[in-house]
Amino acid sequence: MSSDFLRVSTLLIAVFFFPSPASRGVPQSAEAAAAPVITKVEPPNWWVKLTPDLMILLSGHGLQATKVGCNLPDVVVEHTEATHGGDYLFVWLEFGPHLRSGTIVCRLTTLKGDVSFELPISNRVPTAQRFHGLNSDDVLYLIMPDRFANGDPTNDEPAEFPGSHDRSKPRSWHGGDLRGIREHIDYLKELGVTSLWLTPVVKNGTEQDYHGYGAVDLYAVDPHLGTLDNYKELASTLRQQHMKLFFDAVPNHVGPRHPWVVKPPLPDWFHGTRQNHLDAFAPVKNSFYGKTTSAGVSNDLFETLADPHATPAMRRNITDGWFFGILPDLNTENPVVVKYLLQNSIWWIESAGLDGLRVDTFPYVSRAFWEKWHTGLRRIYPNLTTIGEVFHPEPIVTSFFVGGRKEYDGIDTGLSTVFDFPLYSTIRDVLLRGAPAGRIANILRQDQLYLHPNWLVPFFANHDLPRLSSEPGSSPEKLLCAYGLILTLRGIPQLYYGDEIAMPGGSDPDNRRDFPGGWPGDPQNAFTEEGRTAEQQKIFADVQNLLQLRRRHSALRIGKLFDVFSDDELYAFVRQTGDERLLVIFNNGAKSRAITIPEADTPLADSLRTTILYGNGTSQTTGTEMKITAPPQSVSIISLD
Ligand SMILES: [Ca+2]
Ligand SMILES: [Ca+2]
Repeated sequence: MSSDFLRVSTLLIAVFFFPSPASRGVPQSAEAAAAPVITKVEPPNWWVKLTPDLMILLSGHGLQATKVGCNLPDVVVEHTEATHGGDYLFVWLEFGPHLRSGTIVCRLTTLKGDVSFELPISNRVPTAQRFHGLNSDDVLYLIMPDRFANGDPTNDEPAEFPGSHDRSKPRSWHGGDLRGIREHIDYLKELGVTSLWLTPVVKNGTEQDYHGYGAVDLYAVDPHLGTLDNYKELASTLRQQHMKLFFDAVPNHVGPRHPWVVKPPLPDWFHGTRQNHLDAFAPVKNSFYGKTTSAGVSNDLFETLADPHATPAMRRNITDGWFFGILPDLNTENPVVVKYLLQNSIWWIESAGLDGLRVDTFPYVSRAFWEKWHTGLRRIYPNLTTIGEVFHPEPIVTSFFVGGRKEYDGIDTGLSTVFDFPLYSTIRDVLLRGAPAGRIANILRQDQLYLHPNWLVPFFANHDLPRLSSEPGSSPEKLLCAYGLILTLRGIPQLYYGDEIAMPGGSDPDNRRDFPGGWPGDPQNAFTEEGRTAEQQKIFADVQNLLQLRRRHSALRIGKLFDVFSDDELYAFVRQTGDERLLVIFNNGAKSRAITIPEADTPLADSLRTTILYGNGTSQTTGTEMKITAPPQSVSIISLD
């Protein structure tokens, strides 16, 4: 760190008792112009017995403290560091064993006067019903809060963001919010999902940051979406309904308008500066690995991160560059940044009792950071589930980022699992682009690369991909095939809001249209059966049916998966537990198929009776062979007894 920081001597163990905390953030010196001022305290509050220490980042000015002390004997100021000419002060606190709930009041003494700040400390809410993580019984449902339902029209255009709200513009804020989601939990339960992943709810900075990925304050809910209390209410209502909540964590970057960008808390707070930085586009071309550029693949070349023979130069842009060349890339190699980001994640998890985190742009952050971050999280939340976004079509690349074991670099990222991007791209290739159905078996055979393939998160859509319904060559039948596959193959599936009513939409932002009925006065209300068109209701009812079958039949959740048939058009597999065998048949062809599978040495053997649970396929055993028929473009589920 640079030498112009004022480093205050360590272990300033001063104990103060202040008569009133009312002067928080207000300079107490007569020399008001030069007196210290605190404008922000991060984190704004904490909990008893959660961590042994805490790093506070104060923002303001004139914060070159000569002394910092707090009013409780169990709070020790370990050391402090003023930066950026006194615009920031880091205060490292250590907590003693007898710390109780209450408000810590700390006073800064500077040459220009004194100022104090408060840090409320609460007891933790009992943890039994919190921080469970996902398991195979769960189905995750992705919502972009601005686009789902408007529960509070008064927050549509907060005073500090004039002109930000316009439903006619696809990149403006539309008014959806946290209360809107809470008011539609019944709909989600009726559909049959168990867990919600919301795109980031943190405060964003521009008129077009409705998506949440341009943070300007990592300790606040965006006012368009509501308040922190609204977020906690949503979490608590979900918990009462035995549902779970996932936070979208983005340790890689903040928004271009974050105050840090012009005034970083440390000179190396970011990788580079606004004026001088790398961009995140990989300098290596597909041809480096002998690949031709395939249509529809837009990811960066994460191969270099997983390649033991790659040079640092081949990786640097991905981990240290600014995403899209514009999103300020946090210096996740700096231990102070690591501490800030870890505490920030703990704060959200603890505030709302979260079950997990979806982790954005996972490969763009160094693996060493992930190891430290996960180690810190798991110390408190051993069962928390983290799901990484590794946008890549090859399991040899995606599996490299999953934790649970050290890779060739000696690092265990600690990540619970990843979204199954290889399966996503395969399902779309098969359904829409004429790829052989056998490609599905080809992806699944590579499950050997994962320690826990049953924790993978299969999906066919999210907020970054064109709606499947609007892709060339799509149809309602193909949409149902996609649902049929991801709800019966191994893993914990993730659905995208609105696909259950076949919502249309092309590329971003068209794939983020408002859910019909989420706004007062909408001409249609697809949250109710009466409000749905016949076509929407057909899809909804089938998805609901699939989700009910999944809940009722443990084989669909935890059964061992056996491939029993695969060719260009047809893929059939069995999910088997000690109690049941379910045969799933997927026909991608335009015509009905009839095939015969020898039963010997397969889980089809010795079944006396077959029962159709879903779809219109049939199967009949001769004693030695299973005769199967499958209608065109369909998924069928058949129980073998
Ligand atoms: Ca609203
Ligand atoms: Ca990065």
